Amino acid sequence: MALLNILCYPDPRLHTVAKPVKEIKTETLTLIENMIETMYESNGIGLAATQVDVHERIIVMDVSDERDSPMVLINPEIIWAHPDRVKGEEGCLSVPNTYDSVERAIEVKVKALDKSGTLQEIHATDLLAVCIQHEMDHLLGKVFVDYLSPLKRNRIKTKMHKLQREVNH
Ligand code: K1U
Ligand code: ZN
Repeated sequence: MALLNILCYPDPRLHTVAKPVKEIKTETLTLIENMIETMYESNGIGLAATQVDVHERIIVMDVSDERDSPMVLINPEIIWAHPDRVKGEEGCLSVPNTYDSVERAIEVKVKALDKSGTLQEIHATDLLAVCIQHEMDHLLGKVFVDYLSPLKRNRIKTKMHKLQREVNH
C-alpha cells in the first residue's frame, strides 16, 4: 500500500469534474486501498479521488469511532435528498486547518457500486450524510470553501499560499 499526495486548495486540479468508472480494474482496487490508507493516515472521515489527482468518480469514507469500517462508493449518485437542511462545521483535507459552516440536506439516499461492482443503496443521516455530500461535491470539482463568501474564500486562499510558501522553504 502507499500514501497518496493530497492536492491543496487553491490547486486548480481540485475543480476538475470526475468521470464515471467504466470498469473496476486491478488499478482501481489498488487506488481504493491507497485512498483508504491515506484517509486514515490523515485522520479524515472521507476522501474523494479528485483530492489525489485522479479524476474518476470514487469516494472512500469511514465515520465510525473505531475507524475500522471503510466504505467505498464508485459512481455514486444522490437519488433522494431530504428537503430540510442543516448548517454544520466542515473541514477538508485539501484545506488544512480551516473549518467553516456549510448548509447540507439532513438525509440523503445514494446509489453506488461497491468495490466488487455490486450496486448498493445507502440511506445516510447525521455525519455520514454530510460527508457523502462533501465528497460528492469534490467529484464535481467543488470544494466546501466555494460555499463561503468571496471575502472568506480570498482570506483562505491567502492563508493557503502562505502555508505553501512555508512548506517549500
Ligand atoms: O474530503 C475531505 O477532505 C475529508 C473531510 C470530510 C468531511 C469532514 C467534515 C465534514 C464533512 C466532510 C475530513 O475528513 S476533514 C477532517 C476531519 O477528520 C473531520 C472534521 C470535522 C468533523 C469530523 C472529521
Ligand atoms: Zn474535502
